[in-house]
Amino acid sequence: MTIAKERTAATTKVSHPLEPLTPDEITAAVAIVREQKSLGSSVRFASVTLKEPDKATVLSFRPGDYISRRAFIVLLNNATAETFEAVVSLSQERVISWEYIPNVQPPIMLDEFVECEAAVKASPEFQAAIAKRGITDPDLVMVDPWSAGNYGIEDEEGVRLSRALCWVRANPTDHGYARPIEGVIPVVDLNKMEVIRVEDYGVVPLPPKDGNYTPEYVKNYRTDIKPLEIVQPEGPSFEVNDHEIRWQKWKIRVGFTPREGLVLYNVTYQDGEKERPIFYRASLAEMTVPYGDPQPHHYRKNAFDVGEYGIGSLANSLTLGCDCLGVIHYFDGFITNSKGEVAKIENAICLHEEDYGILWKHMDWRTEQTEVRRSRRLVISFIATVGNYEYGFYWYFYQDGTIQYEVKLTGVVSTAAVVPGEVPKYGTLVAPQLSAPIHQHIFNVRMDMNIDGTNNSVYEVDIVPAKEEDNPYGNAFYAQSTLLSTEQAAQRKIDPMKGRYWKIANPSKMNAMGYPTAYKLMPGENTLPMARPDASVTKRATYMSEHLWVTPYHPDENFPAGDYPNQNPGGAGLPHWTAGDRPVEDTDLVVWYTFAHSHSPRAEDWPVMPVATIGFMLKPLNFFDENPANDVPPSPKNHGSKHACCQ
Ligand SMILES: [Cu+2]
Repeated sequence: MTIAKERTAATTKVSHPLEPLTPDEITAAVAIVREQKSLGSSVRFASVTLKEPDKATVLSFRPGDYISRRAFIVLLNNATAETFEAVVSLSQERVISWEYIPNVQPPIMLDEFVECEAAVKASPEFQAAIAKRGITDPDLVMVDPWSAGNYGIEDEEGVRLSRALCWVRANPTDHGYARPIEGVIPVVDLNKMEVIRVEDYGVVPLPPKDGNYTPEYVKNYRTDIKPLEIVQPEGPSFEVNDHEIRWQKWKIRVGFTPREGLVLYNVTYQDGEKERPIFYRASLAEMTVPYGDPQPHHYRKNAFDVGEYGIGSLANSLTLGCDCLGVIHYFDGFITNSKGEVAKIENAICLHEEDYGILWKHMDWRTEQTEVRRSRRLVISFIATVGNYEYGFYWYFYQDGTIQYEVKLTGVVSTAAVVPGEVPKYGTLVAPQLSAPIHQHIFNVRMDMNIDGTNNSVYEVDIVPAKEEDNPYGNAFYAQSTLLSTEQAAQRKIDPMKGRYWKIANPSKMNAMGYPTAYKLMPGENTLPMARPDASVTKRATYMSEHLWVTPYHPDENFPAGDYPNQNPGGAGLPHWTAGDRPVEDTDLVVWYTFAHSHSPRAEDWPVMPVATIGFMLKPLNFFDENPANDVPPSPKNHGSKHACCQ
C-alpha cells in the first residue's frame, strides 16, 4: 500500500472523538512517522493509540462536529537504545510532536517474547545449563521473558533486560509449568536480542509428575451435567453504535488500548429528562504481582502486567459459548506488532447481559401481595493471558445505578522445583517436588470521576459510636463523614471494622432531601503489600501502599507507577505527583483505588486454578431521590420453562 492510499483511508470519518484509532488510521500514523522521521528497521513500535482530545472538547462534542484525529506513538530504537514519543496529526498528515524520553524502557513487546525465547534456546551457555539437568531438546523448553525490575545493579543500567524463567514440557502438548528448570536464569539484552549471561544457582531435579488438564489427557469427565441454556428470543436489551453502548438507562462508551485493555468513557445514567454523568474515564491503570520467596533466583520476581507488558496487547480472542453466554456483542481490539503493522484481536471485548438473581422483593404479609423483580446486569469484559496467569476484567452495570468492577484470577500458578523431601516456607507443594510460591496480586483502577459534573469532592465515611455525652443508652452510632481536601489527606487505607467507604460527591448538586449527590466507593477484599517500604518493588509501585489516592485531574497523569515502570528505579507516578499536596476539593478530580489479593497457593490451584475474584463496588449515595429501579417491571409469569416461576 502506498502512503498516499493510506492517507486517503485515514480520512475515514469516525462518529465520536473517543472512537479508538481505526486500522486505517493506525496504518497511516505509522506510515507518516516512518516517512517524516526517516525511521529504519531498528525502530520498534511499542504502541500506537488514540491521542485523546482535551476533556473540554470531548464533553462539548455534538454529533456532526469536526473531529481532529491524533495518534500517540511510543517507539524504541534497538540500535541506539533510545525511546521516543510521537504525536501524529492524522488530519494534517504530519508529526506534530517528537520527543526523546531518556532513561526509560517501554513495555516488553509481544514480538520480543518470541524473539527472546528463540535467543535463549540458541545460546550455547543456556544449552549447557539445561544439559546439566538432562534436558537435550531445547524445542520443549518454554522461556517466559520476565521483567528485570531495578535493583541498582550498575551493569544493568540502561540495558533493556529480561530475566527469563524457564520450564520444560515432556512432549509438545504437555503442561510445561509442571516442570520448572529451577535455578537457571538466562539474562537477555532485548535491544541486541542476545543472552548476556546465564545465572545458575545449582541443579534441582525436575518434578516427577505430569500436570495435564486438557481433553487429550483428562479421562472420566463427570457425566451428570444436563444442558442449561440462556435464551434471549427477542435479542439483547442493549444497542451498540460504533463504540457507544446504550442499555436501559445507562450510556457507556468503550475503548481499548494495548496498555490498559478495556477503557470506559462518558458513563451516564438517564434520570427522567436528565442524562447524569458518573465517570469521564475509567480503566485498570496498573497492577503488580510481587512474589515472597527471598532465594537469589526468586527475589526479583514481580510483574507490572499493565506497564511492563501491556495487558491489552495480551487480550484473548473470546469465543462464543465459553467465555460469555447469551446474545453477545464483541468489539475487536486493534493494536500493532512491533513493526507497526496492525494486529487485530478479534472479539477482544465481550458485551452481554446476565440475570443476577433478585433485584428487590417485598411481601405484604397482611394482603399476601408479593412483588419481586429480577435483577439484570450488563457485563463488559476482556480476558488477558500473561504467561502462566489469566486475568478476566469485568465491569458490571446494574438497574439500580450500581457499578461493580471485578477481576477474575485463573490460569496457572507460577511454579518452582524443590528437592525431594523439602517443604517450602515461601510456597505450597502443589505436586511432588513442585512448589507454587506465595505472592500478591495488586491492582489499581484509575477513575476520572464526573458525578453530576466535573467538580467533585471526596469524603471518608466511617460508621462510629457516638461520644459518651451524646450516648446515654450506649446504642448510638452514626456515619461520620470527613472531607479529604488535599492529595496527602486523601491517601487512605480501608478499615473494615468501621465499615469505611469513600463518598465522591458533587457539592453543588443536591437530591430532593438536600444531600449532595454522590457515589460511594465500597472496598471488597483488600490487604496491604507485604514487601517492606524500602524494597525495590515498593519504591517502584508505591501506589500499592495506600488503597485510596485522589489527585486533581491532569491529562498527563494516567499511570500510578509512572508512564514507564519497566526497569524504573522508583518514585514515579502517584508518589511524585502527590508530593505537592495539591487541593482536591470541589474540583475536577481523579480517584485511584488499589486492591490486593494475597495468594498463598493451594493444592486445588493446580494444575489450573479455579477462578478467584476481587474487586469493588460503586453505589449511588443520595444520587437519586428514591430507588431508581422502582420502574423495573415484573417478569412475565412462567417464562422460560414449565417449571419456571418468576413472580
Ligand atoms: Cu495468584
